[in-house]
Amino acid sequence: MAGEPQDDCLFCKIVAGDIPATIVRETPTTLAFRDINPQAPTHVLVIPRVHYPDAASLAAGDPDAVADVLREAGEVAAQEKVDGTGYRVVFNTGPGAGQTVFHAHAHVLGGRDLQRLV
Ligand code: DGP
Repeated sequence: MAGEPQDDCLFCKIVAGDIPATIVRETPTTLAFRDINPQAPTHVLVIPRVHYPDAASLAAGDPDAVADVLREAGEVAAQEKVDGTGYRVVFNTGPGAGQTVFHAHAHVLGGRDLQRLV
Protein backbone atom coordinates (compact mmCIF):
# COMPACT_ATOMS: atom_id res chain seq x y z
CA MET A 1 0.00 0.00 0.00
CA ALA A 2 1.23 3.55 -0.74
CA GLY A 3 3.20 4.95 2.16
CA GLU A 4 3.84 1.54 3.76
CA PRO A 5 7.43 0.40 4.51
CA GLN A 6 8.98 -1.73 1.76
CA ASP A 7 11.16 -4.73 2.68
CA ASP A 8 13.58 -4.08 -0.17
CA CYS A 9 14.02 -0.33 0.51
CA LEU A 10 17.35 0.86 1.94
CA PHE A 11 15.90 4.06 3.43
CA CYS A 12 12.94 2.19 5.00
CA LYS A 13 15.60 0.04 6.69
CA ILE A 14 17.33 3.20 8.00
CA VAL A 15 13.94 4.47 9.28
CA ALA A 16 13.42 1.12 11.02
CA GLY A 17 16.92 1.26 12.57
CA ASP A 18 17.98 -1.92 10.75
CA ILE A 19 20.81 -0.12 8.91
CA PRO A 20 22.93 2.46 10.75
CA ALA A 21 23.15 6.08 9.64
CA THR A 22 24.59 9.27 11.08
CA ILE A 23 21.33 10.92 12.03
CA VAL A 24 21.43 14.69 12.49
CA ARG A 25 17.73 15.41 13.06
CA GLU A 26 14.54 13.44 13.68
CA THR A 27 10.89 14.42 13.74
CA PRO A 28 7.78 12.26 13.98
CA THR A 29 7.48 12.35 10.17
CA THR A 30 11.06 12.78 8.90
CA LEU A 31 14.65 11.66 9.36
CA ALA A 32 17.80 13.57 8.36
CA PHE A 33 21.14 11.78 8.07
CA ARG A 34 24.52 12.31 6.43
CA ASP A 35 24.97 11.06 2.88
CA ILE A 36 27.40 8.12 2.72
CA ASN A 37 29.13 9.72 -0.29
CA PRO A 38 29.16 13.45 0.47
CA GLN A 39 29.45 15.90 -2.41
CA ALA A 40 29.89 18.95 -0.17
CA PRO A 41 31.03 19.66 3.42
CA THR A 42 27.36 19.55 4.37
CA HIS A 43 25.51 16.79 2.53
CA VAL A 44 22.48 15.59 4.45
CA LEU A 45 19.54 13.56 3.18
CA VAL A 46 16.08 14.43 4.51
CA ILE A 47 13.54 11.67 4.03
CA PRO A 48 9.90 11.17 4.97
CA ARG A 49 9.36 8.16 7.22
CA VAL A 50 6.60 7.03 4.87
CA HIS A 51 7.68 5.20 1.74
CA TYR A 52 7.02 6.76 -1.65
CA PRO A 53 9.44 6.08 -4.48
CA ASP A 54 10.15 9.70 -5.39
CA ALA A 55 9.25 13.31 -4.65
CA ALA A 56 6.46 13.47 -7.24
CA SER A 57 4.63 10.43 -5.87
CA LEU A 58 5.14 11.77 -2.32
CA ALA A 59 3.60 15.10 -3.36
CA ALA A 60 0.63 13.30 -4.91
CA GLY A 61 0.11 10.86 -2.03
CA ASP A 62 1.10 12.83 1.06
CA PRO A 63 1.56 16.55 0.42
CA ASP A 64 1.97 17.30 4.14
CA ALA A 65 5.06 15.08 4.14
CA VAL A 66 6.60 17.21 1.36
CA ALA A 67 6.10 20.28 3.52
CA ASP A 68 7.69 18.47 6.46
CA VAL A 69 10.72 17.45 4.36
CA LEU A 70 11.23 21.00 3.08
CA ARG A 71 10.84 22.49 6.56
CA GLU A 72 13.41 20.03 7.85
CA ALA A 73 15.79 20.87 4.98
CA GLY A 74 15.76 24.45 6.28
CA GLU A 75 16.29 23.27 9.87
CA VAL A 76 19.24 21.12 8.79
CA ALA A 77 20.78 24.08 6.94
CA ALA A 78 20.44 26.23 10.06
CA GLN A 79 21.83 23.50 12.32
CA GLU A 80 24.78 23.01 9.94
CA LYS A 81 25.24 26.81 9.78
CA VAL A 82 25.06 26.95 5.98
CA ASP A 83 21.84 28.95 5.88
CA GLY A 84 23.74 32.27 5.91
CA THR A 85 25.96 31.54 2.92
CA GLY A 86 23.34 29.56 1.02
CA TYR A 87 22.59 25.93 0.33
CA ARG A 88 20.91 23.75 -2.27
CA VAL A 89 17.98 21.34 -1.91
CA VAL A 90 17.77 18.70 -4.65
CA PHE A 91 15.22 15.96 -5.38
CA ASN A 92 16.67 13.67 -8.04
CA THR A 93 13.63 12.11 -9.69
CA GLY A 94 14.08 9.10 -11.96
CA PRO A 95 17.16 7.16 -13.09
CA GLY A 96 17.88 9.68 -15.86
CA ALA A 97 18.32 12.35 -13.19
CA GLY A 98 20.66 10.15 -11.17
CA GLN A 99 18.15 8.82 -8.64
CA THR A 100 19.55 5.58 -7.21
CA VAL A 101 17.48 5.09 -4.05
CA PHE A 102 13.75 4.91 -4.71
CA HIS A 103 12.48 6.31 -1.42
CA ALA A 104 11.76 10.04 -1.72
CA HIS A 105 14.62 12.15 -0.34
CA ALA A 106 15.95 15.69 -0.44
CA HIS A 107 19.68 16.32 -0.65
CA VAL A 108 20.72 19.35 1.42
CA LEU A 109 24.09 20.57 0.14
CA GLY A 110 26.19 23.42 1.49
CA GLY A 111 29.51 24.59 2.84
CA ARG A 112 31.19 25.12 -0.50
CA ASP A 113 30.75 27.28 -3.55
CA LEU A 114 27.82 25.67 -5.38
CA GLN A 115 27.92 26.21 -9.10
CA ARG A 116 24.67 27.57 -10.51
CA LEU A 117 22.66 24.91 -12.32
CA VAL A 118 20.03 27.13 -13.94
P1 DGP B 1 20.02 9.72 -5.26
O1 DGP B 1 21.13 9.56 -6.26
O2 DGP B 1 19.33 11.06 -5.39
O3 DGP B 1 19.05 8.55 -5.29
O4 DGP B 1 20.73 9.74 -3.85
C1 DGP B 1 20.90 8.63 -3.03
C2 DGP B 1 21.97 9.00 -2.05
O5 DGP B 1 21.94 8.05 -1.01
C3 DGP B 1 23.38 8.97 -2.62
O6 DGP B 1 23.92 10.29 -2.59
C4 DGP B 1 24.16 8.07 -1.69
C5 DGP B 1 23.24 7.89 -0.52
N1 DGP B 1 23.29 6.57 0.07
C6 DGP B 1 23.20 5.37 -0.57
N2 DGP B 1 23.26 4.36 0.30
C7 DGP B 1 23.39 4.93 1.54
C8 DGP B 1 23.49 4.39 2.86
O7 DGP B 1 23.46 3.19 3.11
N3 DGP B 1 23.63 5.30 3.87
C9 DGP B 1 23.65 6.64 3.65
N4 DGP B 1 23.80 7.45 4.71
N5 DGP B 1 23.54 7.18 2.42
C10 DGP B 1 23.42 6.33 1.38
